Amino acid sequence: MIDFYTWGTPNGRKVSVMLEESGLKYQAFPVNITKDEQFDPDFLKVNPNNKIPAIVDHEPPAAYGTKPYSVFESGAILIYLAEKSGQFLPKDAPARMQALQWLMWQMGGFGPMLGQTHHFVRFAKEKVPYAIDRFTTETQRLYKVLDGHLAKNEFLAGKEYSIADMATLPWAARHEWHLIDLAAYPNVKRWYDLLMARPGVQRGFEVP
Ligand SMILES: N[C@@H](CCC(=O)N[C@@H](CS)C(=O)NCC(=O)O)C(=O)O
Repeated sequence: MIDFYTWGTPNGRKVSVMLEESGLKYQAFPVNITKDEQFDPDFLKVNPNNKIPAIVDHEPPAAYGTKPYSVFESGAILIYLAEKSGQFLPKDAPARMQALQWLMWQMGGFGPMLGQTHHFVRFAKEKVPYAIDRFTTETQRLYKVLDGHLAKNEFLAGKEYSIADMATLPWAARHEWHLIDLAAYPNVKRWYDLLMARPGVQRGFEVP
């Protein structure tokens, strides 16, 4: 059994989608980040960086020892779960590396930058034109990169649906928040509609 600490945000949904798609046994524990529950000392033992998602695996693979094993950072959790389940990380070396490259692309850009856009467009009390322009422009650049890649590839890792898609999709699902019209990115739209129709994705989006 895996304890899954989460909240209904894109970074949480990456992992809930993977847990649903892979069929691994888990129990979700909501961490209400609007009430600062991520600073609870018990949660900090699992993730010292005070952010969701995080997991504790009570039956880790033998290489991790016999005690419950915890993992934080959504990208690392996805790799851990892919290796544990033997699913959604291609076995073929170039496709595996392609999946990891696009996972890192999401973790370093298509998430942090989109989050900044959400902050300056929706939440900041002071509207700062420089910041809004900087992050909406970067958001559009990232969508253009994604659209170009998906013009030549069915999924981010090529022919196989992988953890790179699961990491990127929940951020794309917030496209209205970062002022993106998917109609302007037809290859992203094709990929988005295909993935959002998957039952495992739909169940994952319902957690917690
Ligand atoms: N790089 C981290 C980012 C996680 C993250 O930003 N989580 C947000 C919610 S989406 C959070 O817990 N925020 C609470 C806080 O910053 O105190 C990951 O991918 O796991």
